[in-house]
Amino acid sequence: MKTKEINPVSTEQLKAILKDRILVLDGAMGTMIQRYKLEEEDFRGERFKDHPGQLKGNNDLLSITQPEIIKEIHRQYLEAGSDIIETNTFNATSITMADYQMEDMAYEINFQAAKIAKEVANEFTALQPNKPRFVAGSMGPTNSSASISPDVNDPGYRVARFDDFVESYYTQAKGLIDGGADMLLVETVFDTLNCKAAVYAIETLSQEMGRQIPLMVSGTITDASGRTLSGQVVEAFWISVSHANLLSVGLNCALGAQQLFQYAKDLSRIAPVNVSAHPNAGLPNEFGEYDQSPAAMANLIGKFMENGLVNIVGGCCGSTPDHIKAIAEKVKGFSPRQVPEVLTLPNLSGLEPLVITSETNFVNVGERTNVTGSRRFARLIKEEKYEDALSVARQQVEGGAQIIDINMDEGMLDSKAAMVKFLNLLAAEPDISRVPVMIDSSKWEIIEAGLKCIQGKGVVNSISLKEGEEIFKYQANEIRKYGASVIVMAFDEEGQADTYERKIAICSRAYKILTEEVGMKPWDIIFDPNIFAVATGIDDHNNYAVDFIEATRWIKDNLPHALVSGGVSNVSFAFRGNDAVREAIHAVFLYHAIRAGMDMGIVNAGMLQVYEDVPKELLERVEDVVLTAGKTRRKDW
Ligand code: THG
Repeated sequence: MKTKEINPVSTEQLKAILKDRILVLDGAMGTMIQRYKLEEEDFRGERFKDHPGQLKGNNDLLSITQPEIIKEIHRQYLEAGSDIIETNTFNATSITMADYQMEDMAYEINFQAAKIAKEVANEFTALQPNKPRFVAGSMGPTNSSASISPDVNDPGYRVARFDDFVESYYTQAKGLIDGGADMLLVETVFDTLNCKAAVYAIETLSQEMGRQIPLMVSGTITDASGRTLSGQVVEAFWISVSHANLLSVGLNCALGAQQLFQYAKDLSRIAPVNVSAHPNAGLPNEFGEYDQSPAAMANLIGKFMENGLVNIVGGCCGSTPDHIKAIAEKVKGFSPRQVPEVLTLPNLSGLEPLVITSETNFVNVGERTNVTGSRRFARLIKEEKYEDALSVARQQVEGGAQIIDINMDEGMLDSKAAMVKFLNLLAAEPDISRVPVMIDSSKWEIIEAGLKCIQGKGVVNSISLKEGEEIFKYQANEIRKYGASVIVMAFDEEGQADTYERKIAICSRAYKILTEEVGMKPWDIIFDPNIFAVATGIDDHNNYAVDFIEATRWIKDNLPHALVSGGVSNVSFAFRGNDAVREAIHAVFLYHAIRAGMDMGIVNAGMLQVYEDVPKELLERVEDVVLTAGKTRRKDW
């Protein structure tokens, strides 16, 4: 007999169920395993009797050596009413399994864990077809942090880097999906960069399989600071993972339901996807045990439901089948949270969010952390005075920069190493890394290395059609997977656009490719129609500012949701050495460009002059220069 092909459940199908009712996750696995009082030989079984080192405590290995016990635990949660059970794989990445010299077992452990969970879930679905049971492949945070150094004396050091996490998570995800998991749950995210690596790996796997794997992400708020361990507030965390086509985003662990409530509320307000919460059974007592009763926990979670905050609920540390049973009973009285509309607003993040709305003024991007744009910064990097180089970034932020542009493109430098080192050091400076990062390089290799270092949602500066559509699309798709916005320069196979017509033609071509073929959100696209120096003595250059401003107006009118940015200090290059005039030119240029719709600009933050404050005589002269003395083809603003 031919085995029946079962189509895997899709994100859309799961979303449809979640519109109808709140789904219940299971509870803790560890505490349940403890009840069996297993000894070293139970963990080892026959197969691993000669494995070096201790194996007691390697709970995830039990899916292979004691599958009946794991199945029995799954059954208890399903009997309690769980709609979704989690595989016993929280620690089953090669990175964490290295603790037991079992990194090579990762795929098999995940495969077996998913297989047995799916078997038990199927038993229950068969008994009660109107309550289908699902398996979520549990993917924990690993024992390492991609953005925090374990050594206070060496804040740029990392035990494992982005690529290590991607590789490890890819193997885990593949094992889980091959074994039959319906969805993946990247949980207890204490460092968003780890999570972004997991998302990247899962997206790669999805693309290889030709279907979107349903994905849940759940962060963890460490304490009353309301931040993750790596320092992000809830909204910044959401923005950093929002590029993944998520089934749900949520919070779990670290706190009890009572302490988690406020943060679930924050997430619920902003996230246009389903929201999950699986808190601990209260806070641990003095013996490190969780003693919140099932009824108490269910009542607290009832408050989440009463306030319409959640679509998926369950338990983390300390929760048992009795807790889940009480929660599943509670769920019956409530309808699910209504998922809000997707906001079409540009958003970025560092440790804190940066959302660009109609109320946001022009966004300042600090230009000084650029080895070609600042002699001082270049010298500090070349002399490896990274402490002082960081203070340049700090000054930009203190001077009002809402994003910092970082550029290490210099022939005499190992630019890639400098980018990685600077970004890793920056991650340890919360007063700087609260703002998003703009990774500025003309080399893709450096951009990609930079993307692997930032936990927030940054901006790539830049890509273009310079080398044709294939490379452009490849790079754009990668940027989407890394979860960044992108600056697209008005540059194509023919060269850099220097007229109004060429600028708008290239930007509209790029927009079409990015939105229709790459699937990039239009509010993640930032066009740079090239700011060139005016008044250089060459007549052809005189209209450059006007052409930029007019191209900006056209882009804002014709390419919905896309933003416009530019390197403002370029415009005044002809006046190098005369900072008073340069600043006046910038003030005038920005005054008109912002009125035409320019959203952000790379500027010397802290030095910006206000248009109204430019002395009258200087203003008139500068206005003549910038607006081409009224001789321009379009001066109708
Ligand atoms: N578009 C995009 N990215 C860019 C640019 C752009 N990145 C680089 C550049 N242009 C924007 N950044 C700067 C930074 C500094 C200066 C100009 C642009 C500058 N610096 C002083 C100078 O050269 O006179 C340096 C003085 C000093 O050494 O302190 O003007 O257009 N997407």
